[in-house]
Amino acid sequence: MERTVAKPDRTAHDRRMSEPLPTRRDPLREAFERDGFVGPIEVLSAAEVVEVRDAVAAVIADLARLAPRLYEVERAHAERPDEVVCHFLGGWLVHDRLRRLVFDERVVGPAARALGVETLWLFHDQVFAKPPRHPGVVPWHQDYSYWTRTAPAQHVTVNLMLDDADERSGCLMFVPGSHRWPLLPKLPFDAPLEAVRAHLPASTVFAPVAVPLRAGQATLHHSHTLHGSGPNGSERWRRAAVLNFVGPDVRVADDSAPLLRGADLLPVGAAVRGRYFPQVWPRNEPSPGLDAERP
Ligand SMILES: O=C(O)CCC(=O)C(=O)O
Repeated sequence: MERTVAKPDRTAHDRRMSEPLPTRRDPLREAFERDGFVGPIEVLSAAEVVEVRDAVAAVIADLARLAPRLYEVERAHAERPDEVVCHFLGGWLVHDRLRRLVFDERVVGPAARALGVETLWLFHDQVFAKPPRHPGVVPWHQDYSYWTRTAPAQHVTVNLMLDDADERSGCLMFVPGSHRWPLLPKLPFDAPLEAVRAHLPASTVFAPVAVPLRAGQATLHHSHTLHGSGPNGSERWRRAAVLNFVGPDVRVADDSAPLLRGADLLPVGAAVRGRYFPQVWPRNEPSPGLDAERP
């Protein structure tokens, strides 16, 4: 008797093969894409917090002397330190502990995951420091409003708290979903907290959430996410080390001056890379210091 051989169901097989492979879900990336920010994530141990806090305190104590070697010290703070938050860029250039922080895989790993990229480069670092009982605020803003000399907006920010921060001490606040809003105007650093609200499109809903953190924890946010922080009404410091990274597609969009004061001038169209913009992911060793070469 002739045996019948079951024919494979080629149609179903072909259909299965043409479907995209199931991708592994990453809750961190999903939260980042949905809300425009994610956290808290655990980054530093208590002992490491003390090290980084000491490094920040040392730079602040010597800020006037170090200022020419940093990228920037907020001028309004230098002029009115009792009113305006202490804010500077480029601490990694002048302090080894801050340099090691920008390469720390507990910082850059989640940053790369949030952005959904395989490779990541340092853009710059920052410090925001509010002494006890200080009236200074960080007005609501979108980071990319300061970064339009680079494009596209494939940037991510890690805000690492160095002190316990709650609403009383001026923890960070975010507007969920605002990473899908258009770019809002860039306002001065010493503007009132709410200044940007006069510029919100009618369709937007301003419904912020505060994100209290313990020292050593961090949040990550998208470069269009509206965020800000209020005054420090507490008896303790409220300091944050902030790390800003760029993905592989980011290019220079304006070469009228270096992207950061004293950094190498990169031509329009160049990738944001080089000794001032080192690769940090996949994990990389801290690059040698550039401090000696700065004026
Ligand atoms: O720490 C703050 O209050 C502001 C920080 C900030 O603007 C940022 O992380 O991008």
